[in-house]
Amino acid sequence: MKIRFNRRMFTMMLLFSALNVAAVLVMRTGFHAAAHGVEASRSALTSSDSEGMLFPRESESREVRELGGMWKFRADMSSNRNAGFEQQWWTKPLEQTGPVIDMPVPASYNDITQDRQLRDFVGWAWYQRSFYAPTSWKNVKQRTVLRFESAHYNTIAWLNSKEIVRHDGGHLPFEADVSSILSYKVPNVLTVAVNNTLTPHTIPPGTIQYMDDPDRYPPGYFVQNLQMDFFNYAGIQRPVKLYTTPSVYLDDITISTDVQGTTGYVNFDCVIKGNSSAVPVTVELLDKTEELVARVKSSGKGQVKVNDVKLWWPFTMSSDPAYLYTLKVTVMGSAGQSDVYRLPVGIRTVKVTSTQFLINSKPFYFRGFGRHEDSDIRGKGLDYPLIAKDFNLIKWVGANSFRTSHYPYAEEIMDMCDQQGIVVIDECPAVGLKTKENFSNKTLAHHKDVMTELVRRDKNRPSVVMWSVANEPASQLPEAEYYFKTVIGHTKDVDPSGRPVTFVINQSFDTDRGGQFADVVCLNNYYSWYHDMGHLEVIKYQAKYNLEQWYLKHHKPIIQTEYGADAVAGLHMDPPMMFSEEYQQEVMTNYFSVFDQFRQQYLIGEMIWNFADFMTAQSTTRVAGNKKGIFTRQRQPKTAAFLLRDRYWRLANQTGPRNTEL
Ligand code: BDP
Repeated sequence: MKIRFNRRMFTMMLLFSALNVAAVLVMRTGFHAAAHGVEASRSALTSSDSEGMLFPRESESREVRELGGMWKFRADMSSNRNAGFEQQWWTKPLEQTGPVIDMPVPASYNDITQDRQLRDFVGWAWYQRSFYAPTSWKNVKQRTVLRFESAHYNTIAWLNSKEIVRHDGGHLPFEADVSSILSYKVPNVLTVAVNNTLTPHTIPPGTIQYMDDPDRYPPGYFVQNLQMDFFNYAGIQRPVKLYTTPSVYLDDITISTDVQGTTGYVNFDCVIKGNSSAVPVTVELLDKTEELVARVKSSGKGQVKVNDVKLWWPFTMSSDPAYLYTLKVTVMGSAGQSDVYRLPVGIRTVKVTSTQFLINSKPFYFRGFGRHEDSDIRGKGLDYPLIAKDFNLIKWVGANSFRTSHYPYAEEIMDMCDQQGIVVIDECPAVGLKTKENFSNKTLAHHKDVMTELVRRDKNRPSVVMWSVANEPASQLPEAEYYFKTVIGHTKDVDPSGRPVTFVINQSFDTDRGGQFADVVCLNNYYSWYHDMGHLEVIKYQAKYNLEQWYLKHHKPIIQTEYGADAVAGLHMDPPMMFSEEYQQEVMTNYFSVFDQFRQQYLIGEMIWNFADFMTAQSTTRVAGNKKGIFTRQRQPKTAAFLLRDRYWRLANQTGPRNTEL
């Protein structure tokens, strides 16, 4: 996607960087973060880096309770977007502050009403609900944690009028120990403020542009400019959960796996909290039928050996793909109270050579998609029927992989990948780093934090085989060289299992400065779409030349991470014209012929853009959103879906046993 910056926008971006706007929409009234103390206690309250943030899973020692449903909601439409802080909305029932509406959680708030202002709202949106805590939780030997699976973009939460957590960035979880704040026998009131403003230093970045001309715009008029091609859906988009653990508990576990012959190894490293002295830990590995495979007692670090190991294989590479063991960790607390956590574990290896991507020492060819978390009404809100449908469609097409373009997906989706053998390139939200300012030290520091959070969340997942630190940055800029060296190096440092790291490039092979640091070269291009429009005949030449040049430059395997064309479902034109279903198919067929030339060489995968149509900001190039899906936004197949299905299953049958009757 091309974004053009004019001088005024640039001035605004500078203004924004001068003020500390990470958490707040800055207005010309002089209002900024410090004005209501948002910045004041940041380090004390930000969800701690040292916490493990294990996905809440029920066990005999842990309860999980979701706070989903209808919450009270109010967008702060005041001109400086600051009324909520000035009037301290977290100290009273939200309905006493002004008009409220019912808002489902989880969901994006944008498409829930008929209100255009709310759909396009920029600033603080306020949520509130109450809940009772069971008195059984009032126990000194246990803790209760409140967890947000994600809220977009900046969040501050108060429980019973006391600030408990704040977090920068959407798409990743954050949490707070609320044991000492919970009330019993009376309702607990949870208030959450979420701000979707994107600035040059947020990830993804954006800018706020003021329209000064009083003859053409109302006073104080501003717009949020995006540097990405998807709608900036906002709100509490993933579940909010309360969960309990004993006071001595497993805070984190890091595993890595290895295979030698028919023996598998699971290395584990546990972090135990709540006790000053060492606590015994029992680690048991159970197979799919709950049979004990191995038991190890340790102080938290060790290895489990698995004879006749059943490997975790991607979908279609084995007749029993996605084999998961369970690593049952029991932490012996005081007074006989133990904490039990069960981690699904897939044993597999990943290796990259100069021409191949090996999973369990076998060449893996990515047959996949770029995707979005996106659907009608709920926007980016987590939705189980949609997740189930999408995985059925992914397998129906015969795909074996996707990239979490352009941000981390919900853990419920990642669980499905682990369970179904769908391989993931796990991407962080750094989409659209386009300007020098986007490569500043401030952004770099935040970007490193985001990668730390992403790796911490997904490090144990067998489906995740590679990290992507960015999508289509301006990697031709001199600043990009140090920037990508640093972010990629940092990602390798924080992932002890040594997964490959990449970023997705749309710059030319002769100008890009970042590809040298990537383990795999990931390329996006849109031949006969954004240029040479309508000229399908050039694809074969341009795609071939591009692949050859990139390989010559780096001698690394290449994935075509994006290619495609918009098609309005039901629009037919023969001979094909842009936006017709026939044109989309022709683009694909032409790319396929090039992929087939390089598949046996160094091309290790193809991922069409996109799995399904998705919403974007409004523009003359978008017909109510991006239409490059092979499925519509409602998940109905375009003709292209059948074409892709035919190809992906043909490729699947060349590389491994077909394991599903379809
Ligand atoms: C690429 C971007 C993707 C866009 C796509 C497009 O990575 O986010 O949606 O182009 O323009 O540049 O369709």
